[in-house]
Amino acid sequence: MRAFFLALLLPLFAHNQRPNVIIIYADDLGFGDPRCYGATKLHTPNIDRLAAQGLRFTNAHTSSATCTPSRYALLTGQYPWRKQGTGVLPGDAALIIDPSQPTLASVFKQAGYQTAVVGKWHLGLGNTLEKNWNAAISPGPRELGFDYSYIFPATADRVPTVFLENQQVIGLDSSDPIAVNYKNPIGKDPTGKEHPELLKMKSSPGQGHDQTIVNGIGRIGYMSGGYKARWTDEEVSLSFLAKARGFMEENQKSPFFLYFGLTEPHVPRMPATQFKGKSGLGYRGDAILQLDWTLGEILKQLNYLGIEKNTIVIFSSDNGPVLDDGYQDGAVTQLNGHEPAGPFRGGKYSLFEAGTRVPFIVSWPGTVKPGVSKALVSQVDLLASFGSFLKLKDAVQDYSDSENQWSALMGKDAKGRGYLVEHANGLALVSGKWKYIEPKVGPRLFKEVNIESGYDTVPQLYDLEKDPGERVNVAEKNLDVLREMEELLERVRKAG
Ligand code: NG6
Ligand code: CA
Repeated sequence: MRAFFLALLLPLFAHNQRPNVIIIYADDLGFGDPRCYGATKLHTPNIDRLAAQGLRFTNAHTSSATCTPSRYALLTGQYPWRKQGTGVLPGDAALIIDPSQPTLASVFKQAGYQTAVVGKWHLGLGNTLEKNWNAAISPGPRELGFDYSYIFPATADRVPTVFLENQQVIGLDSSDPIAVNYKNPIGKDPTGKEHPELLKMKSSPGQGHDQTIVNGIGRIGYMSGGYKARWTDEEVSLSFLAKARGFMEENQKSPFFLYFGLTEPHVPRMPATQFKGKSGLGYRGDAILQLDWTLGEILKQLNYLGIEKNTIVIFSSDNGPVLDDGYQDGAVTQLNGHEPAGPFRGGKYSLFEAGTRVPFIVSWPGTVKPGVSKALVSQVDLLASFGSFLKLKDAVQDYSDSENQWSALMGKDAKGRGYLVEHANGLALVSGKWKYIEPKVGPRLFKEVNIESGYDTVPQLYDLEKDPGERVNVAEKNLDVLREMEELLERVRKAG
């Protein structure tokens, strides 16, 4: 009798054992921004708590030094530079992921998970550039495997400044339709260019962000109508948090996968009132405090629902840090000695390490032993790693860029990848202690954002062990290594 009941219960038990997975993906958070990664001027107690209960990686990478390509790689397990059109997208772009290819979401869905994306999307929507924002738009998250979506289309500085729930703009009044145009001015709203006196936060000279003004902030792109649907910047993050918490609560009994794309500390930084002025480092610092608090609320929700032991939380960022990315918001003037890139050179947009080396924490209380890992891992590996963990090998077999790094993610392999490609228009290759940056013509300094590009017309080779700041090019002294690195990069490039 007893055995009979046990047999009945076992499958249930096995089912419940499959962990929930939450990926919390910050936008432009640098390696040196969290306190557990060395910051001294900012307090990030919740990121630090996650790191203390989990595994903190010091050599983890996003695929690229900007948003769209990194998100493409995270979801598809493929390097974005293999495919045209995966650069930073305008707000009206078409979906750039082919719904027939596997994604992280479709992998989890195939394994019986409930799946959701909440937050920043920036991978395009629909099949065409010009689309009707007043009706449901597809393909989008659903066609890629997300059962539920609550997103904004691109970035907070790009129109349309609206949320879409399950691929439909919310709060829309049918008598006031939305139109979006990235080429020509439309509608009656003032633009930042013609009416800078109406701005509550000035745009930086030479960096655009001077088209349609919404909420006193100049945006990239023109937008008309949809007044009731437009978001209030201070509320964006809180709305995302509410939706993320709601999804967790509704799906607490079934395994779920939540991809939570935070918008902090990307521009325009306009944190909720409770965080304004709190960091002393301007709105960028305040936005990071808001991000940290949001992460804390997600962790609290896990505890409240009693599912913290059965949930893997991965926290990371889509690219390196930037200070002035289009608005005069105090990020530069109130930096106060804070070092967003930590010990690394460059930042967002850069081929130097700070472009793609980002905070990366894996927490699974009771299963992943707390600690620090130096393993080389990439976000591109999550697809194959989870595919293998969920025993869905066939879903990912054709995607060689995505490596099964499950052991490294679980803290059982201290080495991780053999090599990894970094991408910021050009390509760089990391293998062991060596970093090779292929020659590239272009400015050495992106002046507007004050970030070194990493471009040089001669090949660069750095010994990251001795010289993590990439100061001394040792290519000429190590011609054999240089040749091996060039050849390996060529092989990876051709392998796609
Ligand atoms: C750049 C924008 C920058 C930011 C970035 C995208 C200008 C001059 N700069 O083109 O403000 O929006 O795109 O950032 O337009 S990302 O994190 O989404 O890649
Ligand atoms: Ca970004």
